[in-house]
Amino acid sequence: MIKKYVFGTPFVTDSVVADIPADKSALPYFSITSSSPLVLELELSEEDAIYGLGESVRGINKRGFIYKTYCSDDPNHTETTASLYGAHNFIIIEQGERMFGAFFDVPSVITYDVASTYKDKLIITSDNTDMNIFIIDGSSAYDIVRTFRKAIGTSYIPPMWAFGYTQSRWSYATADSVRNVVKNYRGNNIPLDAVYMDIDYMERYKDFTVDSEAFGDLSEFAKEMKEQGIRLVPIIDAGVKIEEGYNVYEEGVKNGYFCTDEEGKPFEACVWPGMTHFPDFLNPEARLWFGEKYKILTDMGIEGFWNDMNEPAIFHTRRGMDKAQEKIKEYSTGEFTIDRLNELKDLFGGLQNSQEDYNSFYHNTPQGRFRHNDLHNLYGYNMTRSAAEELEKTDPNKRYLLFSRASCIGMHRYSGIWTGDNHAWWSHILAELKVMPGLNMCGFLYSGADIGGFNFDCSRDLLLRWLSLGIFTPLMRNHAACGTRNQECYQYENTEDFRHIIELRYRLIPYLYSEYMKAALSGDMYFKPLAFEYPDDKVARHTEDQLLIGNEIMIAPVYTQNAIGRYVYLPEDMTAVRMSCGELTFEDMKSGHHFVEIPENEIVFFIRCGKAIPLCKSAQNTDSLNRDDLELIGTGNEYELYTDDGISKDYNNPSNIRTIRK
Ligand code: MIG
Repeated sequence: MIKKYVFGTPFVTDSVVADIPADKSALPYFSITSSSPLVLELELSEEDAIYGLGESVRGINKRGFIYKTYCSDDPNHTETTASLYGAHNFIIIEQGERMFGAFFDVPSVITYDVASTYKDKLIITSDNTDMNIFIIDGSSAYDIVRTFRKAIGTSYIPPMWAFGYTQSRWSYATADSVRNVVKNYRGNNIPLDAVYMDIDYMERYKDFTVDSEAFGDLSEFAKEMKEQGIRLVPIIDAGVKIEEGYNVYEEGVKNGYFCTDEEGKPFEACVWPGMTHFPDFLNPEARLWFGEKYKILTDMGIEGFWNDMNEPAIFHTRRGMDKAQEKIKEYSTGEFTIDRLNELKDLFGGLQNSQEDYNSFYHNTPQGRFRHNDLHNLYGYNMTRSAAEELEKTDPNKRYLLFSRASCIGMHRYSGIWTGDNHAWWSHILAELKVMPGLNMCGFLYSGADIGGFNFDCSRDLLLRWLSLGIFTPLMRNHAACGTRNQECYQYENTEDFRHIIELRYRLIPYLYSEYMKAALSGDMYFKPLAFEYPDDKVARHTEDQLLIGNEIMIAPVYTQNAIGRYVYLPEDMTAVRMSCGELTFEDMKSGHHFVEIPENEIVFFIRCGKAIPLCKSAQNTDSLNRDDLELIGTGNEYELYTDDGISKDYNNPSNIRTIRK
């Protein structure tokens, strides 16, 4: 049961697709303690839990911090980072015996004080008082999620090749450097499905151009790669370079497709290409126009994209820079004290993604002209929607890989997300594990973190351990920042250790893909917290470093350095599956606490009692997997397999589901 309560005149975000009439009765559960700003409060007791909030830091149970939902380009993902790239305003509240969900449909920032200031209170604050609030009742967390997901529409479904292992780096700047990556993966027999092209493939960072000196004819190169079973996935940035003669810039200016400043002139901000304009993705015509540009690349044989810098990220604007330079001039005489140094540091640091800038440009929408900050969280969502709507037109029956950095609920129908610029830190393996269920609650199923960590150098043991979580995430991508050490698997000794782990991923694809498709088509979760599956088991409820993947398996990856294994809690009897040197062995284990030894080149995961999962043989890429040659493992006798051609959109064909038996 889902009900909608309307406050003021909300902006139509298209986050919810179901037609839900406004309920005229008072908002249930919450007390409204202020109407401007809008402040909602809820009493909690110690055992009550709050779940959700999608891409955010800290635990699966969100208690104990003040979160903000404001799409932010912040590469410091620490315990005290209030907002990350996505703004996902859905929570599930477990309050004593009752459980309900709440979705705050508003495109600007909201603050959630989740039992942080007061241990017994959830306080939600929004300066924007025009908002739809949806309240969802249900018998369980899963039930609430299903009802919510039905209202927001089916999650994005990628092509099956997007479940393969993929390699990225900022940047493989020439065709030869990509060839070299492929040669090394193939040469070491490590499966690989795609290589990403980061910003340097473009001509001076101009969207929809290709540096032909470095890549030659991209159509030819894409074809060459495809022959080796590799797809190329280029990045697209939000900002359009200001450059005379550049068609995207010229068309955008001519047609008024860019965001405007106070005076109505195209707004200027500096990002990778230098000074840019931001396409006004909230203007449907501009969205259509920008989307059509993706065809330039699909016509060259490109089948996937990643959209970046679409919070939108801003390095600086002329306004900010002028102000900072004034200060430097002022301080060029007199004593240069530490206070002055700190002031300048803050001033220059604050040029990036500044609130003053976000408040100084405008969108021209069918609902009127709006200040950017009032619609901020819709920007990346609508950039990605523009791409997805075009791809749908380009080939209506073909799936494309598409994922974005910034997001908002609603975008989950169009693409996946990756979790942005993490670090080569052990704690970021655990952070990834904990963020995934919340993303699923909010509709984002196709996701994954940069394996090995984006910032800083990745050590061999970190990469191995990170892969042992990564083999279960739908998006499995190794990515690293410029300036960091080379992080491809073959850069480390004993490459066979990496090969064995990635081969296990490919063996699991029939299972992972089935579970993904079932979750997408029925509004279920792919990553499930133990608390949702075993709500009456107190220990399970509080175990946040293990997850269920689909309906059959549980994972408990190692996320600390120099560990020989870890403690694992089994809420029920399970079969431990151990991959060692490419061989699988099985051990039936009783429910309860165990210390499980897991050397860094081995993988252990668990199959639940009475259940079975299919495995195929590994192959060099997903297209060459033999998905008919399946072996069932586990104590169960059958498994419901979802299988299709992995590329067309005939998802609901009943012949896609079949029961396979031992
Ligand atoms: O300011 O394109 O999160 O994955 O490699 C950095 C370069 C811009 C940020 C993305 C990252 C990508 C990088 N981009």
